[in-house]
Amino acid sequence: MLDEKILNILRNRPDDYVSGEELCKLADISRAAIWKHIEKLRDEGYKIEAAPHLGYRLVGTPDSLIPGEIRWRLNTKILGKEVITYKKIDSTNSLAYSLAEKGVKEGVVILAEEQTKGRGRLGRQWSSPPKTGIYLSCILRPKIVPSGIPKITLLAAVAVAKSVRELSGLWAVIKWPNDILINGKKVCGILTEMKAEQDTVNFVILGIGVNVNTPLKVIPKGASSIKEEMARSGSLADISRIELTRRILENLEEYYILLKNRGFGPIMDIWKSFSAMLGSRIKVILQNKTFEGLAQDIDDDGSLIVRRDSGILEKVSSGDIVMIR
Ligand code: BT5
Repeated sequence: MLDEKILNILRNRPDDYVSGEELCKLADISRAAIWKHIEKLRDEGYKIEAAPHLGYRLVGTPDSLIPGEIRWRLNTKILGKEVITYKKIDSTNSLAYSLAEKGVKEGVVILAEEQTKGRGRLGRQWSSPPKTGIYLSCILRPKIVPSGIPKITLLAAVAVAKSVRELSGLWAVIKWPNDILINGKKVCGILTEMKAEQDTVNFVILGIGVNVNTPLKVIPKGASSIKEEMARSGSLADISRIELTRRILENLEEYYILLKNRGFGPIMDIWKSFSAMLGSRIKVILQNKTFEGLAQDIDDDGSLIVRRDSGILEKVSSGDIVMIR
């Protein structure tokens, strides 16, 4: 807490040195204690200049997933008010699930620098190499029926695609139901899990994995990262995972509140404008069958409506899609 207090004082004066004396007064601690905290912050990767007679100045922040860094200037009321981060964990979704079962409140966010058992849908794996991606899970307690869960996935897809566009300037699009693609390659996946009893949802765990500065060699073939796709368009900059996490949480919250207040209609309209596949020919792969058709629309509950060649409309509530060019 004291570290965060000192940081906030320095953050508020980005162009200025804050003298040791002033820092002591504002943080209400001794000179010796200030030095100890400054050293600790430096160990965490903060670059703090100490100039004789002038004081301290914050000149660089680390791109580590430090809770205080994410919460700093996070413009949300529910999501991320509490952020828990791990260097390494099996799966943020698994941990969030067990916390939610113990009654942890809505809006708590779990993040990890690396996952050893990152999960996709249907028992698939999610490659989660260290320090380059975002692996995030959010505990939500929406007042919806279990069949409304796909709406949460679509809402999250819109929030992530929008955030990626805002930060990278790249044309991120959504592939139903849970992929974000850039230049046709998957850079993000979403895993929505829930605990429900009959008609009530107890909680939802919204898991989001984004390849941010991830090199191609550590993710599956055909996938990509935001940084790799930016490099293809001539920009060699890294994307700040902290900033992207913040944007994702802010956009998620905006759409989550929109869903609560105005239902799914407005989100569906935005989803359609972000969709990579409506109107395209696709192959649908379900657990027991495969068929081709035209991706015609999204139903009110978030299902995909496919027009088969025979003219029959199929409603697909979960499955995999391959786009046919
Ligand atoms: C997903 O599943 O796309 C959902 C991924 C959700 C990951 C997040 S990370 C935080 C949270 N904690 C977790 O444990 N999970 C969530 P699905 O649609 O089933 O896609 C999985 C498939 O994507 C795999 O079978 C691979 O083909 C591919 N894949 C695996 N890792 C990838 C990566 N890093 N980038 C792109 N594609 C990947």
